[in-house]
Amino acid sequence: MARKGRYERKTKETDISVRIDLDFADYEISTPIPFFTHMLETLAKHSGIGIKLTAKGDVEVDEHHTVEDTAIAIGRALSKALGDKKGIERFGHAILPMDESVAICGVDVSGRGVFRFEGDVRGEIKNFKGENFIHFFDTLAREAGINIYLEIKGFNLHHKMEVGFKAFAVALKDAVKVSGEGVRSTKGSLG
Ligand SMILES: [Mn+2]
Repeated sequence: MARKGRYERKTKETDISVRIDLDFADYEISTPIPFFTHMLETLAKHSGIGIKLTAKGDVEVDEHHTVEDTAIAIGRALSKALGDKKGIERFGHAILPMDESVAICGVDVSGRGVFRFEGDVRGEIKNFKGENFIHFFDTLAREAGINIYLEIKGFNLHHKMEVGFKAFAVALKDAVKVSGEGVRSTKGSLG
């Protein structure tokens, strides 16, 4: 069965459309926030997950709505693509360096969605704020039903955010991989 999911969300603040394909790595991403686009391309590239995304939003008010609604849309499309989660590896982790920065990430595709963050991403790159970096992962975790632990150390804010996305991507790649037949839980279900 195809592991695909799509989600469309249109409000007075944003207009988001996303298609996820867990088994066909191909991406095309458009958002009005260039650094956010760069981060989502990084996520697609290093997770091997196909992401087709078009996001429009009222960034003249604040980038917050667009980042939040994009995370909701990706999270819900990802959850649909994962389906009953039969046969997936479930857990994934990564420790990745990028120049002077390092990120540690662990994910559990449990059906729950807790995000725990350790690090300092205060500041902003162009109009992408560190607080929206945290808000993206928090929203994505909840909507996708994936527990995400992310720890980042470093100095350069661009490196810190980028290596955070890379570590999450590499951890997620392993976690969504099909490696067996049953559901990997003593409960017999993930969700
Ligand atoms: Mn970069």
